[in-house]
Amino acid sequence: EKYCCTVEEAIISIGFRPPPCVYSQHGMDMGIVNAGNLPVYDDIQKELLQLCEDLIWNKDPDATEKLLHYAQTHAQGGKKVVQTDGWRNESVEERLEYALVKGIEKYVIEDTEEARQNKERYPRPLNIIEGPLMNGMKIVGDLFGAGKMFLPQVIKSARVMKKAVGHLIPFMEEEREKLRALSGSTEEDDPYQGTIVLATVKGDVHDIGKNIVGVVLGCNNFRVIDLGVMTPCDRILKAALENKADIIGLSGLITPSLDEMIFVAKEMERLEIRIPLLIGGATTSKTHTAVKIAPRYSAPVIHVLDASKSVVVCSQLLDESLKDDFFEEIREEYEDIRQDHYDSLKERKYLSLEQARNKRFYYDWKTENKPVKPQFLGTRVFEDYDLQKLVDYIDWKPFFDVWQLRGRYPNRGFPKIFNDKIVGEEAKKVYNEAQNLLKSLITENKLKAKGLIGFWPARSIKDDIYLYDTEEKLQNLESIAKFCGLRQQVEKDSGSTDPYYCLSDFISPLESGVSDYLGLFAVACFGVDELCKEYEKQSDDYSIIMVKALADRLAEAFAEELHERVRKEFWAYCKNEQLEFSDLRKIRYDGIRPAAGYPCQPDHTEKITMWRLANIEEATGIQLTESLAMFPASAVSGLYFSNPASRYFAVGKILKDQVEDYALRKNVPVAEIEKWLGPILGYDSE
Ligand code: B12
Repeated sequence: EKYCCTVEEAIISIGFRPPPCVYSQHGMDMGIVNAGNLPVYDDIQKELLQLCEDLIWNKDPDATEKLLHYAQTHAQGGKKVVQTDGWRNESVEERLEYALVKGIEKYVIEDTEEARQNKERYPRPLNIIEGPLMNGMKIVGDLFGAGKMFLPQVIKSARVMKKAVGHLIPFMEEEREKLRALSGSTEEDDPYQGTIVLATVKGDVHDIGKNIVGVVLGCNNFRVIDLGVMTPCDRILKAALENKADIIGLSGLITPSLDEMIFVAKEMERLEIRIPLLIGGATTSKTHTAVKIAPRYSAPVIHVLDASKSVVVCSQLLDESLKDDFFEEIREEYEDIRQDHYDSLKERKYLSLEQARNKRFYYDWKTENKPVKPQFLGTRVFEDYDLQKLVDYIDWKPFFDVWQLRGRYPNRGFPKIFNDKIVGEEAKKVYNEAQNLLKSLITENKLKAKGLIGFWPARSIKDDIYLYDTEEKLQNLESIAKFCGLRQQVEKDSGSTDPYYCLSDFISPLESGVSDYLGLFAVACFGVDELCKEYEKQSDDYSIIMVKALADRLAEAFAEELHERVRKEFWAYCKNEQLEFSDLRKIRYDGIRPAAGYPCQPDHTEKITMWRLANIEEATGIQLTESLAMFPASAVSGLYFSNPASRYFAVGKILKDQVEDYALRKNVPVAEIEKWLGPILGYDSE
């Protein structure tokens, strides 16, 4: 009988949103629900709840009539629903909880103050944090963990929490001073589940992911000490010791950060710091953590895939009854991963570098169309690029990835995500907010886009591309720069006729006598850090993440738009190209713009050559950090190839013969190349 759908239920299913909640609360085995619209049970308007329950439990013979009457008198008829502040009549505890769950900032200071005034119930400001505020955040944490709240909502809730705590801090300090004067005691109150020190490692500038993790952990009652970006190891360890941290969490976006993470692990071992180390960020992986980091440190080292997993991991690590078993399980799992990794290294077959070169990609330079000469040689700087021009070029899909909003097939992409039953509504909301912010950022000139492009005569010699100032200098072989390429070496399937690619294959070989050219670009969005400092003062993580996510989108849109202009106008090798925005995303144009760090050239040090050649730092202000991340963070750079046959590929793993050859060509020690190319080495370099 708990598996039926009567006429009445069918009616309420159509007419009202709350009933599915009522079904589930009363233990029905099955119900048809719109998961994207599940309200919190306690939020259902009391009268409606009563009517629904009477109907479902057949408590009142007039239940159907009453509910129909309710429907008629409460019909919204598609008109705008007037938001009422009815919740304001509840107790202060309920109001605080409501504000936290709904992310409403408007009254939070006055409600927190009202609670603080109630000395009988809350003798100390800390009691308000431990009581209603943490209760509210616990609900938020639980709903997020259960997939019933989305990341943007959680971050808005955290903003409310921070505002409330921010109001209480001066009173807590005052109290602490008084206590100190009275007893000399400096004992700190600690209402938290645990303390975690978070940092983006030295040389890396990205922090959206880390910030999200910080907020989510904060919502789950962890004290988060966020050291920001480009944090050297000694600062991380010092902060961990000073704050008696229970866990350290490291974040990194680009591969050189992986090495820095290994260094931190080694230092923790050397200094006998025995707290767990968490590893996260786009460039990290479970395999790298298991193979390269975990063996360096005898306490737990755990790779965490995303923010929601971080809560589960941290809670288990701090639970006295679980932590040993949890660590043991991780230890066993990582041992298996290491084993698999070393087995796969042995099993994988490679071509020698010479064999791979013999199977390179050949372009018929004699019969195919000759490469087009760019409209100018040398560089051109774009000082203050019109941001409005970039808006249409924004790819919104990664924006929703940041907010962890993923539509399900067939609603994965943008704008189809808005149709998704589960995330559609929230996606629309966050998108609308992004549009408003974007508009104001552009009209108020808060962000600035700067960039540079450049073109030079170029020829390939084996796996390298040489650049020349002029064609005359080329005749004398007086090159001004050399870009070194890496070639695929992993053996392809036996039946495959695919070549073993290297980027240099797409540029005419010196001996061909065919004139060819190479371009480069570097673009960035400036002003983000200044804006975020303002938001930080207001403890507004939501706006911080939003601005950074938008600036990243603009930087990428800038690269896209400029590439189109390069093809049509500056290099003009595709003057008549007519493509839709969706075609741009599918790379339906001729030529490529690979970036140093991407799979077809995983070596970040190639950026040093780019920066020197085009004087990028002086011309644009885009700097390189010691790990060769670009600063500001919202930046993209790369090379331009015009060859219609050029394509993206992944170099994959390479062998020592190539590393030695590459080191010679770059004139740096093999060990240094092995350091930069660590993640793609097909052998154990230690
Ligand atoms: C969007 C993006 C960009 C954006 C913005 C990046 C940003 N602000 O984070 C832009 C366009 C600016 C960009 C630029 C570049 N990028 Co990029 N980018 C990406 C992309 C597609 C998504 C990254 C992202 O933002 N994800 C969303 C955020 C929220 O996730 P997240 O950072 O991973 O964080 C989550 C988890 O990792 C975890 N987490 C993160 N930190 C921590 C910490 C702890 C303690 C824990 C527990 C968990 C945790 O929780 C977070 C939330 O769930 C990735 C590919 C990919 N799919 O990952 C490449 C990628 C990261 N980029 C890459 C590269 C190379 C670059 C460039 C160097 C390219 C270039 N030469 O121009 C530049 C570098 C920019 C710079 N300033 O130096 C490489 C990095 C690997 C490498 N080879 O170095 C990647 C992996 C692409 C690839 N396959 O090669 N990039």
